[in-house]
Amino acid sequence: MGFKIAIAGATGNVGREMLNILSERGFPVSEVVALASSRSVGTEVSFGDKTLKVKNLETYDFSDTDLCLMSAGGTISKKWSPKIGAQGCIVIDNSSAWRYDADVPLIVPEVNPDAISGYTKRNIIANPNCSTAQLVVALKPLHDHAKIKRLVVSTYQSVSGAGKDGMDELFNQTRAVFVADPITSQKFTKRIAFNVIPHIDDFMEDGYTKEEWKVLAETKKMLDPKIKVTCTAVRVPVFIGHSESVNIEFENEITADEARDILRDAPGCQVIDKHEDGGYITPYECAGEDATFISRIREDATVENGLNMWVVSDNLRKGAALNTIQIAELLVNRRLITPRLAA
Ligand code: 11C
Repeated sequence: MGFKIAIAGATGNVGREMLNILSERGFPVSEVVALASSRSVGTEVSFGDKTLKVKNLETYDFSDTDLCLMSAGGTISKKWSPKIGAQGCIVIDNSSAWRYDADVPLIVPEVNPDAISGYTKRNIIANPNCSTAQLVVALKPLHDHAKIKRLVVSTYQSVSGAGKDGMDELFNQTRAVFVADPITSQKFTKRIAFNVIPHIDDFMEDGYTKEEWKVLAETKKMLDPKIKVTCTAVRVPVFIGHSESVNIEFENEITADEARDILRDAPGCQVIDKHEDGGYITPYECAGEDATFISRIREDATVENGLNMWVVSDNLRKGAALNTIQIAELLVNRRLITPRLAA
């Protein structure tokens, strides 16, 4: 017996990836329902070798649905997730709407799986921001070994983090450069083709952006509230794959060799770290992969117990859809959910 699953936001980048990953990993489903706003009703999306017709999220009855994987943005999630949860359907939400709510667990299964039991308060579980998900997968095993004191994170984030419109804008601007057409920017605040933009999400009062604040708040919530975190988030002209330069200061001694060995054995991590041309990962190579890749691990001699490393992952997979499905698998493996239709 499988689970009845709804994907809300099924026509977006992440919604489509959720459908792919559910099918690829053979998640036990009895039925999969694709949902979106009324504008997309009737659109067709693929689930394995099946084609699903998108239904209207606003009129869908969740009373016999077990799980709703929500990737429809924060405003829609704020409005609908509590209503869906109240119908007994567990929501795993990919937006920032619930991540910082004390009654909603924020989960990366490799990092804080035990926190999942807190979902019963609202029937909502939050999925972290893509840049935090890959970061904490790489940090958790090092924190367990040598206790992290402070982090300086600089991100190089692909345009797919800004959705299909972001990808279209990079494509269209790149083409326009080659054919000498005028360049227009709608999604990003400046031209993204052959450029980088040190601004993701809204500015906050202290001069940081919301994206930078999310890395800080989510790392503290999932890993350890005592860790000091500072971040600069930058958009780069890459379609898929977020990269991060991470400077770490530890409480206890740890060498680059030790860190490499620890990360080689850590769940969700893959170390590619040869000191030679091309002996490291780039975002182009991580697209379509599940792992968080770690390269360029080296000691930072400017502080006591410091390391630098380069962390890359597919932002649509580990940063969003894959982590969501792994949370669903965690619910099933811990027997926190049983199919309602079987009851
Ligand atoms: C980006 N990280 O690359 C963002 C996308 O809070 O879930 C995901 C935003 C979020 O633009």
